[in-house]
Amino acid sequence: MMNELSLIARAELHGDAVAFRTTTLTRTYRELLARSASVASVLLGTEDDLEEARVALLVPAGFEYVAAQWGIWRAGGIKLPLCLSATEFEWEYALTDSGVSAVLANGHMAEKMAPLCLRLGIRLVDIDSMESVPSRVLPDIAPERRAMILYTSGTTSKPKGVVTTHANIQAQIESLVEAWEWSAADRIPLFLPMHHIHGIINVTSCALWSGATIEPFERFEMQAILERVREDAYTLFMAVPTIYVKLIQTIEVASESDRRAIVGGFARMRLMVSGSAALPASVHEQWTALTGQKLLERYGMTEIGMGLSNPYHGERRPGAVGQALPGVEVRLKAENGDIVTEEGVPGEIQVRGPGVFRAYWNRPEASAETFDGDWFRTGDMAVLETGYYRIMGRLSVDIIKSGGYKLSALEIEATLLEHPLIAECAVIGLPDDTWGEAVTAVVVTKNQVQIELPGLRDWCKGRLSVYKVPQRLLVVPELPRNAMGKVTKPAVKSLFL
Ligand code: MLC
Ligand code: AMP
Repeated sequence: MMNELSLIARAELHGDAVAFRTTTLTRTYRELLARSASVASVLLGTEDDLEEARVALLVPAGFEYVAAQWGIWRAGGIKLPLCLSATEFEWEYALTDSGVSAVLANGHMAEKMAPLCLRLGIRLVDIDSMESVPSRVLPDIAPERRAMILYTSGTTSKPKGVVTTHANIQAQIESLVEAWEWSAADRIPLFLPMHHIHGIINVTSCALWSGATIEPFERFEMQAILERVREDAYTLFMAVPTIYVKLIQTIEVASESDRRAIVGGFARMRLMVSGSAALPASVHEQWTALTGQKLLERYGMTEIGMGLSNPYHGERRPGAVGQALPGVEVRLKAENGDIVTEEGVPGEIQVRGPGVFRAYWNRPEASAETFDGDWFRTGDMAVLETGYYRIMGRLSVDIIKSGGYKLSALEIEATLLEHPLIAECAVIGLPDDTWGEAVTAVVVTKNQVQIELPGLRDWCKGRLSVYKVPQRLLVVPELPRNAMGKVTKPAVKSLFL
């Protein structure tokens, strides 16, 4: 077939290899193809091609998730994965902003989504009750067609949809498969959320491209995963820094024999990767001291896929993110607008290449602003030191990274301002040993009433995903402002010094 997606064509070659393994069953690539063809047929109904209709996905990580994802793609749709733990407000925003026409869900997620779909008049397909459908001709999908929308927070109060094409996704996968030498012999646990690229591209898509085997978990189920680590179930492991911190805490209090077994399992893996947030050099060094493994830290972003990586062969430097990955061009642009040509001079990381997204969904202005010619402006600052990039921080104080999730301080502020007792607020990220940054709210209350953190957290939980809910609260008589009367976040941060 002319325009069959490469991931699908490769899956045909992987045939009877095991794509997914759980404690109770295994699923082959052939089964994945058959199931995704059924999903595509059900979505298409009497149509020939979904013509880039948006289809949302609310399915836990695993076989059914990928079958649904591939089904959407094979039918010509754009896939929008939703956060399983998001609130109804957050789902509604994503569904309406992107103009979703159908939602694929299963289990209790289908039940949870039903009232919202009914209210918005969106078709809900419960894939648990979906029969297998006789095969039919599926449309040709050109690589330039749009494939996925991922909502990412940034310097706006509402998340923006990052749109990537099939060609972008393929470029992102091929770069990592080459750099980290993925093969069909690889086995990897999948415990990251499936609405972000770390789980979708780095783990799942690279594994399936390579004919490897994935062991899915609904979330980071530490004990179950460690059990399998001891059994040498995995060759590869990919996680955010918070997970390595939590693993160190657990291993340190384990009995001597448990500790030896777990550490042995990690030590024997061929590669362990950290990314999505800064890995403190101290955590990198602690992990090496415990397991003998040198973590490979890499840097990426929803808009670009992965950009920089320490080498698979060669020095993996604590505190650094290495060099540009295959197919990725990286430059630093200094504050004065000059392109940095020397080591030791900081600049904004800008990225170009076939993996870089085209535009935010329906936001031409934001899309135009984010490019400098054909270079994507990441908003992250870095410096080159003896051949390796080191991330120095972000240009915007309004972006928080907590547990590997990118959060918009402005989105959290907008929500807090709906609280009946809050008059003004400023949200910042404060350094935190486990989470990287802790969401911290500094508020001025109406009539100086006192509010407490537990009550505020409960109020927020119906409105914001759990990781956006403030972890710390400070009630102040007024917010620090500059001469122009504008709240200054550095001054807000200094309240905690
Ligand atoms: C959860 N909790 C938090 C929190 N998140 N507390 C502080 N800060 C946070 N960010 C609290 C909950 O309220 C709960 O409290 C308790 O921790 C347990 O919650 P949980 O959700 O069960 O936590 P856990 O499963 O341990 O989750 C931790 C985690 C998860 C690290 C596994 O956050 C995670 O999967 N992060 C990965 C995100 C990711 O994939 N990012 C990639 C984006 S793509 P209580 O009181 O109820 O017990 C990207 C590009 C790139 O960045 O480069 O990859
Ligand atoms: P997201 O928008 O969720 O894809 O998050 C991308 C952001 O995560 C980047 O812009 C960086 O700020 C941050 N990030 C990813 N990897 C690293 C890393 N290794 N070190 C520091 N920051 C990172």
